[in-house]
Amino acid sequence: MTKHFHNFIDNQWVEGVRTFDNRNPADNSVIGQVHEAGREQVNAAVNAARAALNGPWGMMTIAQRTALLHKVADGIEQRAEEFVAAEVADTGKPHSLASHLDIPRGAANFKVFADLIRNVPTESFTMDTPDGGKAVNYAVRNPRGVIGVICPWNLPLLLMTWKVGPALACGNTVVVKPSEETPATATLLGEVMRDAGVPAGVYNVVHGFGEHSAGAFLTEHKDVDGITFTGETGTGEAIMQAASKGVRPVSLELGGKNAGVIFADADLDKAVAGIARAVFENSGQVCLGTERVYVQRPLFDAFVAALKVRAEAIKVGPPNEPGVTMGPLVSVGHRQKVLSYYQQAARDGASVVTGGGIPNMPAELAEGAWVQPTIWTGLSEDSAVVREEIFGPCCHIAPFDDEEEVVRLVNDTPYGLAASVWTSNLQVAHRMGAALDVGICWINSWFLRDLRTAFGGAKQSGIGREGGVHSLEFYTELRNVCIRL
Ligand code: NAD
Ligand code: 6OD
Repeated sequence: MTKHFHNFIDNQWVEGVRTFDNRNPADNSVIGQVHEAGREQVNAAVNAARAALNGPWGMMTIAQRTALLHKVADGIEQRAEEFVAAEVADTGKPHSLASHLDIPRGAANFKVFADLIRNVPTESFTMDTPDGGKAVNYAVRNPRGVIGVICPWNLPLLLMTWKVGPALACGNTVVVKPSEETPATATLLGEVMRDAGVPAGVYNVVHGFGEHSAGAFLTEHKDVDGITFTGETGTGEAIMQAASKGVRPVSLELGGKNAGVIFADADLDKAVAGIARAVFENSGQVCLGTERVYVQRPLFDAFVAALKVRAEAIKVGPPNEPGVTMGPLVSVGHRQKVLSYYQQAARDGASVVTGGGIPNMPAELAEGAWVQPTIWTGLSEDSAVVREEIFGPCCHIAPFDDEEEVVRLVNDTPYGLAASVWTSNLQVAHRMGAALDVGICWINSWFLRDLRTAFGGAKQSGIGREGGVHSLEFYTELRNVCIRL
């Protein structure tokens, strides 16, 4: 039976103006039909979200609201296997990855922000007035209102709840537009929300594409009070433009061309293991992933050889096969983009250390979005392969001689999301932390997450920070009340 992914509006399943195919990237088979929302459905979702602000949701105490969010987290955990199966079918990622990363983080994102909002203080200042009296100022945090949430496909539930968790904890209502590639877990979350008792209209999902579709209809909607977006930098520009109508705030988590830096004093085994994760995890489809690796010259040959061994040990295969550590890319369309960079690397004269093409897969998987884990050396820094975000399981490795040089190389990009630095010298570590123009700098680690910390990108990698109290900057409107005593 064909699976249908409906829009979820005001706690009801709603058909779209048409349907489009949802495909399994492992074999490109059609696994469901997605109901594309037109303007009418998007309007209905925004209206429901607006009405819910003034209904039971808006009347709840913080204790009631946060208890409900804990129930949502429990609901995800109770149905974890269904969420894992849905994420795996949409993305092709290994079952082990979805069950250890995506789905547990989906639940944690609700708990962390529910607990945070119960405990966060607001400021208060007492001041002297010109007439010798006193006044007291205190801040009040109000929900911003209806939040439009636009999501990518690489970590669908994790990245969506990273926004929906704090948005709801702060008392907002949301209309979510998941990626057209990965509609399943956002839809399933509708069931969990409803079963947990979240009032109608608080969590809405509209499916579809970007331009001339649900994404644009949502971001252009004048009754959406703020837009939070994760995705490509170019899409972020379009969304910012849409948000300028009505002067609505945006929170943007965008692309990157992240560097890994390995100093000669680093622990080689740990650095290789860490960079292998940073390059190949989730088939390289992690915004924080490393696509440029700089290795200090004395360690260069040993590092390249060791990373090659790691890459060649990756077991590429279907998500549910035991031992598989890398699945396909998210779609055949995305594979075309990644392979175009593999071809560009060849044209630009790269030495292919390993990979560079399509793996041999059994006949039943031959139509899937497979690519080989790939490592290059020998490219110049102005090659598109070294400058542009590929979002695939690949990296270029170049040697460097000293700290000053590597800081210049790392920072020579319009992006500024993350870096992963490997050294045993604490002074070097602190200097790199200060010198690299990125939002997140990991030292001797990668993607080690404390959800209380600021997360976001510098330069064209984004605007704003999410995580911990930083999320409140976007999801609440701070008001100052000044009382003459
Ligand atoms: P994308 O920008 O193509 O699409 C993201 C979402 O935006 C999708 O839901 C899409 O339908 C929607 N969209 C597209 N055009 C739109 C428009 N004009 N108006 C409204 N919505 C529109 O990104 P993607 O391919 O899904 O994801 C990969 C990209 O996301 C990479 O660049 C990656 O670096 C980035 N990313 C960044 C972070 C971060 O935290 N900085 C996290 C994950 C992914
Ligand atoms: O861990 C997170 O909170 C987060 N936003 C991760 C983003 C990964 C990008 O692909």
